[in-house]
Amino acid sequence: MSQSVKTQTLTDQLIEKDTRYGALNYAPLPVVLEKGQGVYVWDVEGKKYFDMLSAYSALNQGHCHPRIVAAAKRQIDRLTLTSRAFHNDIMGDLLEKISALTGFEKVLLMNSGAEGVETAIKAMRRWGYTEKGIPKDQAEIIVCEENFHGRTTTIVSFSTDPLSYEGFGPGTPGFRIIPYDDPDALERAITPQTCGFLVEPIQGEAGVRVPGPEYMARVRDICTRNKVLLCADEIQTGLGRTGRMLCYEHSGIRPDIVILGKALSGGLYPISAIACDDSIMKVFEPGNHGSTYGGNPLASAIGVEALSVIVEERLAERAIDNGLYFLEKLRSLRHPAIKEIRGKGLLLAIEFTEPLAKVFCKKLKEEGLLAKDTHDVTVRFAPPLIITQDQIDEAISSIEAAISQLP
Ligand code: IF1
Repeated sequence: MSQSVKTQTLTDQLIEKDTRYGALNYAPLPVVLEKGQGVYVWDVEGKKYFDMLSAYSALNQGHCHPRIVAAAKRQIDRLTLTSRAFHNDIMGDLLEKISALTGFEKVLLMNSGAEGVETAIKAMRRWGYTEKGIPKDQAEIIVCEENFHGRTTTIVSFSTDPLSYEGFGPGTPGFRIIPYDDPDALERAITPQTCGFLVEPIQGEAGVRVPGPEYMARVRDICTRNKVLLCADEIQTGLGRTGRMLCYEHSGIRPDIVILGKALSGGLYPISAIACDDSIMKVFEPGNHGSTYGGNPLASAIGVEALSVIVEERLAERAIDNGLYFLEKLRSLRHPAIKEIRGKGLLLAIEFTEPLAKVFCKKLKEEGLLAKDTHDVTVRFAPPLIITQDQIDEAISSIEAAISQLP
């Protein structure tokens, strides 16, 4: 036994421990990370990589952003958790900041993205009963095919990906699924019981699916005419990623509810939120919703600084310029199996004509760049928004090298 341990690398040993004691609900690339700074991460063997996933856009500000880390350290020595049974002296700052940034009157803080989505679902349903007069327990929410909104039992009950829902039933009733990027389907699916439409402005997990330029404006109009709440899940697309603070700003619309998560913490801590006007938020009354950790002082301090960094370092603007630069460079790559290169801001993807995504990610890893495949044919490139053009050039060299090794 000791002999086999001796021949193992540190990486192998650590992966073996994860595999032995952990649930096997992921199949990660065989790399074990121990340090991160800005756009880079280092593995336990000392190898440096570009992070082109940014923890699915939770790291828009980059790894271990010094300002956000300092804010967390300051707060951790003062006060970390009060519960919402009492006020704390900093939650209000985060509420005020999110309200100013989104233009909505009210904010409700939770932790994970899925909890944010659940909160929005509860808000839409209760609004449907109290404001629209939908009969008890009849409220319907419309969602899109190939959506990704999280992993709770309710959320996976309206997933169209068998991997997400299979074996986890019975599902929660009250959801209707329509094709994405199809406003007419929305119009047809609405009934007098419809309280809301939950949609991603760009579908991330579906492989960075960017809808037509009129889509969000059309759905806004349809929802308004039918007294249906439009709820934008900006957990992945929000906070600068696509070149605007919120992705829906590209369409010049305002939804009724926006859900934020991921980069709201700059990758330090799970923080999520919904924002909407008081005409909707008033459905929450003392005792009917909550969370032990939601709005805690540590999260609030981190969230305030994470948002300040996005604004003051102009990360949304940088995502436009650097996104276009990156997109152009990606489009200059040549390989017969490249089908399409698409995206918005710094949420980019290469789609292949064949299932090459996994092997491509393995080659990228060897070339010092970490990226993630979706659906066998697509690889996402979503670096921290602080990436520079020199770093993009450097990344493109690795991507070029990996592409040239594809069959
Ligand atoms: C996993 C995908 C990304 C999200 C949107 C809500 C949530 C997410 C639009 C839930 C979370 C994650 C979670 C992660 C994989 C990942 C993902 F590939 F599955 F689709 F980002 F692209 N709405 N996205 O993207 O937020 O509860 O996780 O904080 O393996 O579940 P959460």
